[in-house]
Order: sequence, then structure tokens, then C-alpha cells
Amino acid sequence: MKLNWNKLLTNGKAMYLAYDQGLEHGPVDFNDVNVDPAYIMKLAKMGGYNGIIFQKGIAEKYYDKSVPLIVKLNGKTNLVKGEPYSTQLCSVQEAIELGASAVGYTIYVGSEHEAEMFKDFEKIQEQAHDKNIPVIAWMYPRGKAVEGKDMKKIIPYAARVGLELGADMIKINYTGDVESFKWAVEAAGKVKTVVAGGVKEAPKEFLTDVAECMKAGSIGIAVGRNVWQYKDPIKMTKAIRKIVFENKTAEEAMKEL
Ligand code: FBP
Repeated sequence: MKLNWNKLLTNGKAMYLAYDQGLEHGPVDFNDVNVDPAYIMKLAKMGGYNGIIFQKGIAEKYYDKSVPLIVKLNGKTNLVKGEPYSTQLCSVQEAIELGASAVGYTIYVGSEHEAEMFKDFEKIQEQAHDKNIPVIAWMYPRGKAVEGKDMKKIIPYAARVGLELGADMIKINYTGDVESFKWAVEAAGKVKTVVAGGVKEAPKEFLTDVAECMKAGSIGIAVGRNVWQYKDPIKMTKAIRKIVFENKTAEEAMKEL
């Protein structure tokens, strides 16, 4: 199997712009400007991202081929309570027809529905690899069984599950310190690790987190809100770029803002 990473990586590193929050959280995350997917598409191009992450509906109507497309194949709203299950919403074939260079899939590790997501993942992983398309797994510990548990231990477990299941890249949340994140990256083995952003933080905090993740061995980021909710998303993009591609510190990157 020879995966096609064409343009999804620059010298082995990557910056992806995530924009599936409209499904996961609803328009509460947006303002008048970033509510428009066409604006995000332009931002991805101007910022020189290695990929834009869309659900199929947005990809169908707004994807303009200017940067690689990563189609998120499953999702859920945050309106449903109880043990989380992320349902498949798009097939690998549809994603390819939309122009996808990679596909994304969320697995809620620890959920009562974990086994169903594992099963769904097995199929999409096989179909994607059949077409040499990399699979990015959002490995998110969720559900009663993991609530209150130490994420410094659970996130490395989720990372390892990504390796066991055959993901090519995993997207995980920062554990909060370099040592435990390094352990997560090590647990993922040959699977590339990118870090998710989470709720918007103060720029200094966010860039420090990015720098720490890179130091711990992450190959890049796959973030949304901390970029497009920032007052000048292009400046924030340039700051992240300094850290991811030029090994700069958070302090040095702050000069871009
Ligand atoms: P953000 O950088 O905005 O957190 O985006 C990363 C992401 O994984 C999105 O792809 C997804 O929509 C969202 O986080 C899921 O957030 P959560 O499940 O933590 O509410």
C-alpha cells in the first residue's frame, strides 16, 4: 500500500484548518464573517494550509480545489445527550468524488458505542487504503467510562488505539504538558500526530500549546476556532506557521500578531 500524501505534508509537517464545528457545535461558534464557508475556503488558500477539513455538505457547495480537501466522514451534533456515537455521513467513494486527498473519522474512545465506531472505521480504513488515501482519526476519549479520568494517561491510550486500528494520522487534544504528550506521540508509533485546537484561548497560551506539542513530536496542527475566531486569522496562521515549519518559539511567533 502506497499512501498519497501529496501536498498534505510540507517537509513532513502539516497545518490543517478544521471547519466541521457547524455540525459538532452549531453556529454558536461563528460570527457574521466566519459563518460563511466561502470565507474559510479563501482563508485556507491565503494561509497556505495543507488541507481544509469539511463535512460533505460544505465540500459539495464550497470546495474550490485551491488546497487539499479532507472530508470528515462522520459526525454528530452536541444536542444529543448520553454516550457519544459519531455516525458515518459520507462514504469514501463520495469523498473521493468531491476531491478528497484524505478522509477523517472521529472515534470516541471509551464510549459505550466504541465498538460500533471501531467497526465503521474498519470499513472506511480498508476502502480508503484501497485508493491510497490516508485516514486521519480524531481519537477523542469520551463517555462515562473516561469522565474524570486522567487525560494525561487516557489520551496516550487513545493515540495507541489509532495505531492499533490502522489510522495513518491521529488528531488528539493536548494533554497539557510536554512529557505526557510525548508519550502519546510515542504510543502512536509510525502514525503521525497532529494536535486539535479546542476552545479559543488567549493567543499566547494557544501558541505555547502548539510549540509544546511540536516539541513533543507532533507533526503539526488541525485547528479551527483558535484561527478563524481570532481577530486576524491570517496573522494567527503566520504565527502558527513559524512554530510548525520554522521551529520558532511561541514568543517569536507572537511577533506575527
Ligand atoms: P477546534 O480547533 O475548533 O477545536 O477544531 C478541532 C475539532 O476536532 C473539530 O474538527 C471538531 O469540530 C471539534 O474539534 C470537535 O470538538 P469537541 O468534540 O471537542 O466539542
